[in-house]
Amino acid sequence: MSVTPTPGDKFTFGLWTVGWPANDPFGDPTRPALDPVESVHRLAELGAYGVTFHDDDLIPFGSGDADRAKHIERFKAALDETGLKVPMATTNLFKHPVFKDGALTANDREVRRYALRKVMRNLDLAAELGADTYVFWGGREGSESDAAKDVRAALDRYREGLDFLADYVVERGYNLRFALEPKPNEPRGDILLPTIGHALGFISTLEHADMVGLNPEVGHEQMAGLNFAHGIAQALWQGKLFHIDLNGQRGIKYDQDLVFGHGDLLNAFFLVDLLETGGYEGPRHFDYKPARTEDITGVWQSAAANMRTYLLLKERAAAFRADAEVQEALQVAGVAELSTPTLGAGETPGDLLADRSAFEDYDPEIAGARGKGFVRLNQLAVEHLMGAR
Ligand code: GLT
Ligand code: MN
Ligand code: MN
Repeated sequence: MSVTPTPGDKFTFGLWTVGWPANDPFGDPTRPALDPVESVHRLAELGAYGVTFHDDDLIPFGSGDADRAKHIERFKAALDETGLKVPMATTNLFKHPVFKDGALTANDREVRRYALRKVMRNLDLAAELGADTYVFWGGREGSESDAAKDVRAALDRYREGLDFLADYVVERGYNLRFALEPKPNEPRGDILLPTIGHALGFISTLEHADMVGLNPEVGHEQMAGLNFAHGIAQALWQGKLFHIDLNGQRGIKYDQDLVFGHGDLLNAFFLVDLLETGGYEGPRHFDYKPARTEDITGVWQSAAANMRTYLLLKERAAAFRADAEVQEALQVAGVAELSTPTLGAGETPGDLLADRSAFEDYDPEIAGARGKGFVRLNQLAVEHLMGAR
């Protein structure tokens, strides 16, 4: 197995990731802005498959039509030269002050109508560039004050907006699906659809629920103290893992957007194991921020680090699965038995009541005293991760 990235690995990066000039709420940028055309060339050289973008990453906010066309033209030329794809695009509905109280769920109706138009314009461009996924990260959809936001009305407006935009995609015949990206907080004090679970519940109420899934981000679930690999497993189980944002996060704190694996490495190991064996075929998209301490050399080193870490984890996870001792430990732990249905085919409540072995003759004390061997299994995973086996 090679740990040198190639387009076949389907690694993608947001223009806003490597292009982040490293300004934060406390300090000025530490790096110059990057030309998207340069990012395309550098990412292609590093072995990436594609790039993703917000409308404003490519076309500065407020550009006139002629400038807009020029920016798109240059970008397209770079894509043609490098062969890089654009599998996903999204809208910046959070940077301009107009969106300070949200976009699709702003209290101000005019802001909501403006947001819809901004999304529609970029949906046209996304379709033109061949994207098949359109992300909605509602960073400003939320509040700092419970008095200031009627959450039920906000969810009505969120649904109205997404239903309308899905209708637009269908009417235009675009090959696009929507992927909602949950986040618990930051920049709003509390963001609507804060976790994978909230978003899945919301999606089931949409008119075009079939064309709406998720774009979960490692750090966002971990900011809420949740197990990311579990969340991804449920998203896969519900057929809703449309896209994924890979990065690193160390516990419940501000959104760190570290390099993939530079946070909870063991959870990243199980995540890669799941993605590689669980039927996910979409891009492996890195949504990280090159640390503010890095210069431009560090930016490209960190971009390469995301891909290399993913491939190393993929290699370790495959070795873990192939190890005979792991297979035996999995057997002892009864992991495969969970795939056996609890009831026999066609078994009725009456049948179960008649089965004395299930209750009257069953000894819960014996079962309760039996060790499971889960810790041994976990240690084997840790040792594979460390390269000790
Ligand atoms: C923003 C956010 C990310 C989202 C991006 C998509 S923008 O950088 O922090 O998590 O994925 O809008
Ligand atoms: Mn993030
Ligand atoms: Mn993200």
